[in-house]
Amino acid sequence: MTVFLVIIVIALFAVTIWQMSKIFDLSRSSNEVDSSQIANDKDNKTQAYLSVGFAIFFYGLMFYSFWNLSKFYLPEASSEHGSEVDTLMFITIIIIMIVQILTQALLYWFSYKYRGQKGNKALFYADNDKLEFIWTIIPVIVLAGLIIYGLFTWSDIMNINEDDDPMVVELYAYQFAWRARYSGEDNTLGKANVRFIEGVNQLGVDESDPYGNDDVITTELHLPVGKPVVFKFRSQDVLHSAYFPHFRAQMNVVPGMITQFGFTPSITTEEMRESEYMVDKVQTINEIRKENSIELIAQGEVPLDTYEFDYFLLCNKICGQAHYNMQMKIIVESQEDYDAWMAEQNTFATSMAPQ
Ligand SMILES: [Cu+2]
Repeated sequence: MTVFLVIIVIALFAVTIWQMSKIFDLSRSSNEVDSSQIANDKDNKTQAYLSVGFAIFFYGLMFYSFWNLSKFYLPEASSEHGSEVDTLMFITIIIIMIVQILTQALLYWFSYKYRGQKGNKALFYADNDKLEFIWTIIPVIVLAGLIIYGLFTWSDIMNINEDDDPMVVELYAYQFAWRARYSGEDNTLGKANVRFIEGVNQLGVDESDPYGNDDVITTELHLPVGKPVVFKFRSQDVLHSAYFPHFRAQMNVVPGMITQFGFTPSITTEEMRESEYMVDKVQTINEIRKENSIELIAQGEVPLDTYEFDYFLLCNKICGQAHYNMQMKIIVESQEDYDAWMAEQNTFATSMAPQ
């Protein structure tokens, strides 16, 4: 890689020297100049066509990518607020698309239409108040609209309605994994501090705080469908970021402070697995895995497992060596399944009791 870079740098340096020598040639007195070096009408026309060709190629590529890669979009949001985020995103993209297609089309059209031609002279045009007013006021209105709409959506999502009685869950991040701490019957988390971390007390829960006794610490995040949850994020070491792509949620996890984000999961893991989108996707992944397994078996290695969809909580801050693998499985299920799972878990008090 380094060798490749060095070669590129040397090549670019050589091109620079060559171009500079051409400029020095051109800047000599006019009767010495080789006129083949000066662009004539034919050259200008070629350049103009090339530039329009470039624009068409680039836009073709863009639309092709949108169409052909759309299968990599995330599926329908699995949380109640998710569709609001998607709508905001969609409207923003539409506006950006309209503006960029208009301005780029004008840019390339003008560079074609007003290409250099012998005898053509540029028009001196100082200013036009009306034009300036138009191209200032339109962006102002559109941007203000977008920002206000975005702010309303934001406060809608971020304001947690306490009347809904959301379930309180702590998400604890450390290099390089997650733990979930459920607040138990009392729906109140016991106090915690990194100073209390010792032995099995991995999360540093304060043993003297009675609220902590019924807390339940798990390595998987189970959530009952349709039940509002508020996550309290805590980090043991460095900045992490809790990223729930399917639920359209993300929040920084900052050492020394508690951040929060609440949402209501709306599609169970099982329902998502059965959706048309996911059936297709999983089938494609498993076909690829099957093909790769043939090669692996031929080399005497273990074949790949069949893939099954699961929601995941990921870390979205590059927090160290194993950041890429910092994830926790999320299972959205019915209230009954959730209760059954919860009944099998140990509370903090039992896990701390002497064996
Ligand atoms: Cu991380």
